[in-house]
Amino acid sequence: MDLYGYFRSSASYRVRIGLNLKGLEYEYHPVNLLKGDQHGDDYRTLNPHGLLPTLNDGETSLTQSLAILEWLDETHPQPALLPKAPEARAHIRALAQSIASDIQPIQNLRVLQYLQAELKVSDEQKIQWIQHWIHLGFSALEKQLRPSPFAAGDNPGLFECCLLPQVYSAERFGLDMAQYPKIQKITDACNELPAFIKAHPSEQPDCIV
Ligand SMILES: N[C@@H](CCC(=O)N[C@@H](CS)C(=O)NCC(=O)O)C(=O)O
Repeated sequence: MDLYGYFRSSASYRVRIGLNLKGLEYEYHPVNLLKGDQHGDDYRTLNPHGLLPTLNDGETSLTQSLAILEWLDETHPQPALLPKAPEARAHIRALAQSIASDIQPIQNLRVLQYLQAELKVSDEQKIQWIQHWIHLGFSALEKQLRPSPFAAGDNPGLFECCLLPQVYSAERFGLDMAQYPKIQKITDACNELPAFIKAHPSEQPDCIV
């Protein structure tokens, strides 16, 4: 498989975790978001939205991190990313979407670039914006989570694939994680596991920090 990603892209990070949890090998192709490589013809041919990640497997080309993770779960069922019971599956999907649909898109690079370039928002206001939306989402997740030690029980899955990248962003933008003990507990449990360690931005060949 070929994964087109960027070390700091949280949606790419989600897929890296999923591939690692499944024990799948892949070739990583960095697309530099800060240089705007996602807007180039080469990448737009793969994904006309100009967003990372894209996962290619032979003739199959997939976009949207949650769709990719669910495809991985359907094509490589063990270890499962979702619990078996329909209600539990819906609960984990809802938690994952709280991050992937409600928190992350508002702080995506293109949104931040628009805020700064078009609406003339200052650096301080940009940080305030990011912290506000992550805090709103994380505070609500704190009320929903029952870590045992992961959201669905003994094993990490779809939710943790989304959570760890969002926590990485939260820390990067100075949010005090002590406010979210349940999220921190799950994060600490994930950080013990090779699949998460190997997927971390600092471990990627394109990492520049
Ligand atoms: N819903 C998409 C979000 C993809 C996304 O937002 N990707 C970001 C990186 S995390 C991106 O490529 N941003 C490029 C830009 O904003 O120009 C997914 O889950 O795959």
